[in-house]
Amino acid sequence: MNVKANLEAVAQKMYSKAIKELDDSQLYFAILNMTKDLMKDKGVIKGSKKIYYISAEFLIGKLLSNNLINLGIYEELDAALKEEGKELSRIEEVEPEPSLGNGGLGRLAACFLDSIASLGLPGDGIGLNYHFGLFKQVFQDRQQTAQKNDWIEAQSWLTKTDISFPVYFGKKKVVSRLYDIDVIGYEQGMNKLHLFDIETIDESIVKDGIDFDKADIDKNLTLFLYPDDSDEAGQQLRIYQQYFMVCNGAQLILKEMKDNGYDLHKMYDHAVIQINDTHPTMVIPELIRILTEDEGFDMDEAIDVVSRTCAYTNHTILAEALEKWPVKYLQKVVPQLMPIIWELDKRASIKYKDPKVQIIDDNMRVHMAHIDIHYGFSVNGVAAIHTEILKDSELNHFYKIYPEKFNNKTNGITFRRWLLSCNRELAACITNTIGSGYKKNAAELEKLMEHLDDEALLTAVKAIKRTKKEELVAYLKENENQDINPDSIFDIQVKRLHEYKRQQMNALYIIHKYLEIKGGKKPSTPITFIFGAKAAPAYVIAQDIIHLLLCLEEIVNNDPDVKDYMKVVMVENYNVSYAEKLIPACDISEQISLASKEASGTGNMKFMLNGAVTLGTSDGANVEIHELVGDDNIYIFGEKSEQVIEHYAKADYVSRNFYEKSSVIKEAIDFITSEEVVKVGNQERLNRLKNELINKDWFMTLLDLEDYIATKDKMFEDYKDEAKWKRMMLVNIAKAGFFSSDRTIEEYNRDIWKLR
Ligand code: 26V
Repeated sequence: MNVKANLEAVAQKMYSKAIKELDDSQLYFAILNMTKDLMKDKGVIKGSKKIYYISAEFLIGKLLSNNLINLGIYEELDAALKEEGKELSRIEEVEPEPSLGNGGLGRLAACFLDSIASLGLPGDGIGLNYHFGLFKQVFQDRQQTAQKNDWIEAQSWLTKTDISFPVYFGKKKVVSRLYDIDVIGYEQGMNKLHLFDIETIDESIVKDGIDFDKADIDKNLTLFLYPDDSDEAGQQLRIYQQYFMVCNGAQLILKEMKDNGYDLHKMYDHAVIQINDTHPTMVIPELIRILTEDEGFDMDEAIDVVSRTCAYTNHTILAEALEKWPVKYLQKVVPQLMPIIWELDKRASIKYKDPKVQIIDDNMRVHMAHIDIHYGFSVNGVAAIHTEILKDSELNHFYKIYPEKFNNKTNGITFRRWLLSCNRELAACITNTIGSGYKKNAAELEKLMEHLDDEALLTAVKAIKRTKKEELVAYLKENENQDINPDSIFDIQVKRLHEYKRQQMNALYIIHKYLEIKGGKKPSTPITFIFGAKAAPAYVIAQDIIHLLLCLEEIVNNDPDVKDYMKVVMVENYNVSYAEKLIPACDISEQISLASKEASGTGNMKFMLNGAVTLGTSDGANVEIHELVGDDNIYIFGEKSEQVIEHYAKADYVSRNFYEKSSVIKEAIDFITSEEVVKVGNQERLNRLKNELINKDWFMTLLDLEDYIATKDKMFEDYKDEAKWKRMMLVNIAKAGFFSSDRTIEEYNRDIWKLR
């Protein structure tokens, strides 16, 4: 049956109406049901060994468009709906976005699921079915407030299964329920994302904003993603969540082993568990506990089998993000795991005396990453420079013990979502030029390098950028009530708000530019500075930075001397769906973290693939982008990671010296608490931020500020050279092939998983 006839039949069955008579919402649910059935027909991907990607976050985003593309029916459905006067892109807007992740780590997990299935590898995700996901950001008085963010509807991509497990927190028993989301590969079969929920969940306990009773585990366990962990109850809830996830995951994996008739003593021949950061680390002691208590293993063998099954990915070197749970908390929440953890600690400390590699430290804290490294067979970083830093400094004491475990897997992104779906025009243009082979083999994008002198192509790529900018302008008008000039340069920084990512440096540039224009120095091409960022509710300085950006938006956009030359837009509730609209419209991609601090970044790859030019530091995957596109097609500035690491080691960075030495820096910083800003802002926040920058500046904003200003000015200047800019755009697209998550997953499989 063709797609149109199929949808007509579903529409009749659900609503007793024809497609023509349905509204967008009804059509969405009809297409959802049809698509779920078509995916089922593709069948599950099979094999004798399977990868289980276990992660506290899967930032999957909306699924409709992607599933249609992967099924190969997007175009046909789009055309069929047009015949009935319906618009698929509008229908897609009806779908709520599941925000089951904070940022890069969760989005990476979602890209990986797409690539695992698209490569035809058997592999499932294991995670939690958060009812509200990450909070919804709402601005009030130019400050961030948080509201709950629901996404689960009576009909959704979730399918309730009949799988349910008991989970014990000491003597307290709860019962889980598994929900599945099917993951369809590109022209391939299907894997699953397994999301565990608790049967007794109660959404009604959420009060104002995102407040709820953190102690009521039966009702709250899977309500929120990473609830605020700034207090004791919050941290313990996180441990409850993590154990709930791994206990269910372990039971599911062992059940699948048994259902397939596999020998648990050879589990590693049939399963690999990839531990996504330390959040799922307790899966190691939990599996050892089950194998020894229920399956008759002795301790030596249980440890051996589990160690040969589990592999660990590190996603950050930030000390405050490396989990170290107090023994006291673990003892309270999961007393049954503590004897195992003590045993693992004892064995490690007998073998290795170095205090830096102990699992339980002198302050009675359990270093979760240390469990993974001692008792997993692989440790990987997520970009070349990040893995080198792990080996040379952060985890050097482990690297000396286990050099063979360490390997790099540079991150990637799925081109199905970040090109084929979000920029159909560009995908069509590329297909016209080099054929469609790149859709399965991204390296073929390199063929575009043979077309660098093709004027028609260069003009077409620039015209597509212009179309995407116009679409974004219309969307920003509707959603943010901002009037943006599509002929301006779109300079975009979208990512979580964190001091190390240095949105504050971008803000200081904006102040600098504003003062220049006020002084009569007007840019020849107008510039639009766009931000999107959520800050953790308890992260005060990050909230202050958001406040500053919103104040600048107010001042700049309403100043008659300035508003025709520059605008500032901080979009509300930046999420995956917003990214899909912003990234195709971007000219300048801001990747300005302090060198050594951004493990990889993946937004940088999405922007490049869509023809934006990177303004970045030598950090994370920027380094590899730089190597690929060469000096002429990227703008790199700032201190290198070696120097930054040395500044930390010597503790010799003094931000006040930079403030006092440079009039440009001083002017920009003083403006934060100037009359103009204080008039529209909150004095306490502004004072605190200014003081922080002058007296602390832990992430060395002022160290790189002057170089940043000079490099960015050069970039705006170069934008006027249209021939040069168009060529840079095309080189960036051509060289983006390396960053396909298909390549990343092939490497994981080749070096770690060895599925076939
Ligand atoms: C977590 C936390 C938790 C509380 C305190 C502050 C803080 C700061 C950072 C984090 C990040 C945790 C791990 C993470 O999300 N890493 C990101 O992983 C991406 C995928 O590998 C990578 O592209 C990003 O560079 C990396 O930051």
